[in-house]
Amino acid sequence: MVAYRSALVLAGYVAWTWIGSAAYAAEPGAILYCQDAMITTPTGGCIPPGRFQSETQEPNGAPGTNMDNKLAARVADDFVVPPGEVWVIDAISFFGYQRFSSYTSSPFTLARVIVWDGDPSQGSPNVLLDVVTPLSPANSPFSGIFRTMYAECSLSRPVFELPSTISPALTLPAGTYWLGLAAEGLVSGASTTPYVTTTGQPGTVRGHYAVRLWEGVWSPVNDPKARQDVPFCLEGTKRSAYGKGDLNCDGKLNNFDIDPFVLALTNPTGYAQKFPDCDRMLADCNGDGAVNNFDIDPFVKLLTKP
Ligand SMILES: [Ca+2]
Ligand SMILES: [Ca+2]
Ligand SMILES: [Ca+2]
Repeated sequence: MVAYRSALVLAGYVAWTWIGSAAYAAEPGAILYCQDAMITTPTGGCIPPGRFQSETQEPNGAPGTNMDNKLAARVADDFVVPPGEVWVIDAISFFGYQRFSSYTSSPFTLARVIVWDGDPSQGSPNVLLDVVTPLSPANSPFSGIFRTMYAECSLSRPVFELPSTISPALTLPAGTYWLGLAAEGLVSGASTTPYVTTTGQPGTVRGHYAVRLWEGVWSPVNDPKARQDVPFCLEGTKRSAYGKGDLNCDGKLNNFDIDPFVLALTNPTGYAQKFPDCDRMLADCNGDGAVNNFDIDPFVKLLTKP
């Protein structure tokens, strides 16, 4: 289920953190990962009331990078599924503009998302997902953000949200992955992604910097003054890679889980310190959403079942 973020952009610039997830905590479709910080200037200047400006930061010289599918261009950026977690991704969103389009109606006609199990600019990682989604003004809303150069007043780069539903969902175990992005729109060859941007930073990079495919050659996404990341969000559900009762997260359920179970029950902080890659909720053996003494009997049953 794709949850549009545009209304949230308009609702709360203040809550917009750089990874963005805090702003979305209340959404029904859980945000697995989000790097969509772009707003540098709340409403003001030449930007219409209630809209926002995403201004390149000095000394940068480019507002974005071409990612047009018709030119076989791609951008790709990394994300990490942490140890002990499994992510089931059912929606992916990214952002784009076609210069001089109207902000009242999206020019985008297609979104393409690719997931690799490694850096596509290094060797040949496996393609785990390659999904093309038709877009229209109805399903690619204006984000509320205008991308501009530093100290430029311009409405020529309205940024749209480009969502894809992933069905069947993509299930990923712990590891580092790369998300490839491309789009098409009414103006052939003009689809561009803005960069993740935070005030005062010439480059805002999380993990590895983004890479781009242009005329068949991969290279870093440079401003060219500083390396850049590109904005995107992943939605879905996450679960533990381990089974109920496997409190030491070794993939087995046995007596070595007894002490960790007791620790999870009696000392959540101590448990988190001793097993940072595990999930204390694995102790919720009766499945009622809480970890407490009512889980002891079900835990013993799990442990002793033939
Ligand atoms: Ca990155
Ligand atoms: Ca175990
Ligand atoms: Ca319980």
